[in-house]
Amino acid sequence: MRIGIVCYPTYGGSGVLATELGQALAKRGHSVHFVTYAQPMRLDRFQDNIYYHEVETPTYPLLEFNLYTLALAGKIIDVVKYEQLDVLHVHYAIPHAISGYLSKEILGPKAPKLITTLHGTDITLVGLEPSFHPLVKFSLERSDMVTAVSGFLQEKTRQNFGQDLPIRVIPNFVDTALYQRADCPQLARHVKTDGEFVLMHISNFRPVKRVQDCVRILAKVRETVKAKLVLVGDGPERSDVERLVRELNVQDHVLFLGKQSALPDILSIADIFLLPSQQESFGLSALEAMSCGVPVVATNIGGIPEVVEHGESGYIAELGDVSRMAKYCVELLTNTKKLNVFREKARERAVTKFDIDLIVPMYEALYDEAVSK
Ligand code: GMT
Repeated sequence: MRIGIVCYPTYGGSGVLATELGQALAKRGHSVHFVTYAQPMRLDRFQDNIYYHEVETPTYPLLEFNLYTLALAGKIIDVVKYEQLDVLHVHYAIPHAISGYLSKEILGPKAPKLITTLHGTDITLVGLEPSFHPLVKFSLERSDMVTAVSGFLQEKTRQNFGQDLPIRVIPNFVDTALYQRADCPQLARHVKTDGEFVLMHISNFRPVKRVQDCVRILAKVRETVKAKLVLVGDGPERSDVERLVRELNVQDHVLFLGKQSALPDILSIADIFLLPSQQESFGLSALEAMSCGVPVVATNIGGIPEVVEHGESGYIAELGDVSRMAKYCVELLTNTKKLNVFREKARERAVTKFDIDLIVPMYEALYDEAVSK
């Protein structure tokens, strides 16, 4: 099949998932065409069957605001004409589903089937902006198929955009062969300078991630066990987090690694993954951690309980309850037997429920169904 993929190319779950889906589809023999404004972050090496089409947004003194939505629609039309796409799969509704719809209308009968995958804040936050809401609703109604990454997001979309919308749930996935615990003695020596336990958090440091709670959890955990917090990623909250680290006097126990690409290695030195988010439609970073055998301590928010089973592969607490999250960490770190059982369960859940080879065929079946409609 000839598949177009539109996504954000940046450091974020929807772009990561879209890129890995494209790479997996290419391996399975499909031609995959990425259409976006920059090379997707994880599309970092040559792979057969993968093509990248960059969207350039024209500028002109009168055009004070960037017209990416229109430029993207124009580029999609171009790619469809020359590459004869069967399906166009857009990830994150804003503005991708709208550009997809526009291109579909202009292309007429030659248009590929439009599949929209909803990832989170396109529905729960940005899509609720009064000026965007009617556009998102319309583009969902006009997509040939709509998927959501969790049951939570399916329900939220129906509540906010129409109870009758036919939305399928196709959960996010992880390549469990790639994301597995590896021996990284050098990295471990560099990080665990005092043989301490490692709490880890990976995100784009946006306010919804509540990275500050990770620092507060570390400070509480350190009242009982020796632990270090490793923070991976970067974003708008970074300076504020650094300030809090100094305020709580834990600067010797927090390591900022910035944006990293070798995540399986880095996750391999973690004992617990922290995800204290305020919003999370799925929590792909938690799943990647689980695949590396790292139990997760997270909030009871959005789609997280569909990924992390409380008391099995991790623990779930109420939003902002840092004392409880710290207590859960201490419970695991002071009981090696329990920690090992949780590690095994975390890995097992990733392998049996969310492995790439279980989920990618669901998208293939969806494309087949859309094309034969
Ligand atoms: O919706 C967002 O905030 C952006 C998006 C991203 O690109 O990072 O994150 C969402 O999509 C991920 C992949 O499906 C999910 O794992 C994240 O839970 C989700 N983020 C939120 O819902 C806040």
